Amino acid sequence: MRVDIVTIFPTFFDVLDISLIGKARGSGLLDIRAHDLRDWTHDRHRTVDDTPYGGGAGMVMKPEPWGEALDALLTPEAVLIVPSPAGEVFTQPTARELSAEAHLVFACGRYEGIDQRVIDHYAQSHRVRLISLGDYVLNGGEVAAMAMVEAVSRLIPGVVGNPASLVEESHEDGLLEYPSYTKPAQWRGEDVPPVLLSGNHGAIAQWRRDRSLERTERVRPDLLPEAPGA
Ligand code: 6GU
Repeated sequence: MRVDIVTIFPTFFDVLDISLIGKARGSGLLDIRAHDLRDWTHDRHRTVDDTPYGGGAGMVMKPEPWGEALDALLTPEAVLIVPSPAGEVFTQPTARELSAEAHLVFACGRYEGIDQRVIDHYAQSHRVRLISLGDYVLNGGEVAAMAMVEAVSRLIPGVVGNPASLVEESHEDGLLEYPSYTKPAQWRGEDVPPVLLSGNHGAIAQWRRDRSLERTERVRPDLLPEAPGA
């Protein structure tokens, strides 16, 4: 998969050199590049923002640098992702959909966002998705893009070493994950639940399913099918 990220803080994405994502980049499974939006400005101050039409606080990102950057980077098959608190909420199904794509381009806005005409313009030629991480406010799209790149990359075959570890995680079956334990069997007076030492695989699977359901009911009842609005 090819991933291009346009941002005024390209060094933010240097951390993608490490861990599983770094390895996947080294092996050619992932081609991730961060680009400086200011490389597509032409004035001495490399200006990317201006005051909003209609007034109000904050600054809006100017359309011209975005137009030049996206013209240079978007391929016909690319999906343009605009991290935005005004977007659809990112979930595991979103990550799975995006993991099947050949090319993702992230447009990371700062300030009060990007001039709406940029989004409208590329929606005429490309698949464009405004995506939010959740109901809280970040300073810009960079942290959100990083989270999405990680969630998507790990679903690409070969990025995570053991594919079985992907299926037993929180959200993959729509529920929160059951609690996990390792050695020692007793620690600071606390025992590992005995069923996990029983060798009875049916009983272990049932126990895990019960803990997943119980945890989801307690912490995230909205995820259950009988939830209001679900
Ligand atoms: Cl994608 N961007 C910003 N600026 N804030 C957010 C967000 C995105 N998702 C949640 N909060």
